[in-house]
Amino acid sequence: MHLGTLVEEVETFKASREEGQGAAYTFLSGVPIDEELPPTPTTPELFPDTPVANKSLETIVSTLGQACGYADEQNGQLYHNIRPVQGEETKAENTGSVKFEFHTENVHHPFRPDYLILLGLRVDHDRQARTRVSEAHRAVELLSDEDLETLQQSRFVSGFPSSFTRHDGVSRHTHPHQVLRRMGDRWYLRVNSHTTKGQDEQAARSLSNLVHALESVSEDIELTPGDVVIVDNHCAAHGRTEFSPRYDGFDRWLKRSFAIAGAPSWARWGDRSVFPPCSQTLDSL
Ligand SMILES: O=C(O)CCC(=O)C(=O)O
Ligand SMILES: [Fe+2]
Repeated sequence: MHLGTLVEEVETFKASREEGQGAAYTFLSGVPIDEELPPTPTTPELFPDTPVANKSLETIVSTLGQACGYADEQNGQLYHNIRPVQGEETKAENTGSVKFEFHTENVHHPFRPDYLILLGLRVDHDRQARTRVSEAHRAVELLSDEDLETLQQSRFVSGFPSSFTRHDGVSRHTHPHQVLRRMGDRWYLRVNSHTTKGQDEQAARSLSNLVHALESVSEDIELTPGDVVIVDNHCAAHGRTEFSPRYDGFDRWLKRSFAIAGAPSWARWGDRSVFPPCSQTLDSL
């Protein structure tokens, strides 16, 4: 696919999201990536050069808005390597390989990315791994009125993802928040199945019903080299099935970035934004 065609496809998706119409994610294939791929990085310090893939991601991100990163996560890097890390198998993070439950990216953060972009570079050895995407507007159809009402009340607290607390290991939580919010025709979702908890019995029950609903409307996608999924991070949750890494340089490898349609100017640096560490500033943002 030419970068010009890529821009057109992404513009179409963005326009439909801004109108609140259509699917909350899109799948593209044939996106340019490097012909000669370096080995899948086996340690977090390794950051192999993939100029063609980076250019494709940059094109997608700049069409959607601008790149955003987080000082707490991967040092504010804007392009992330998503690959299994030895010793982190059971982490509910992108370095793990056990099932990664449905989540909003950066559920705890006031400036969650508007879009999450995943670009496939290499599949897992056994081709078991699937990226999972569940749209809020489909999940809510499966819920009772009582659940919908409960989920729209601030009766839920989310733990910060462990990728944000690596520096000091201290667990942190949000203030109570809604898990669903209806605005016009749109359903907004803010949930992390690993860390969001209902604060009372009914809230816990409604949350569990939502997680089951997300499970039953999930689309499971294999990201082969040059495949891309773009997820509207407010209107769909995503996750990943389990798989078996070998740490031999040929494991599953995705490139990831986040796009924000428009960042506040205090966080903006040209065409990119890196939000400051949460531990210092979250309550004052
Ligand atoms: O590995 C995947 O397919 C998705 C992992 C994930 O949730 C992420 O990178 O944000
Ligand atoms: Fe994620």
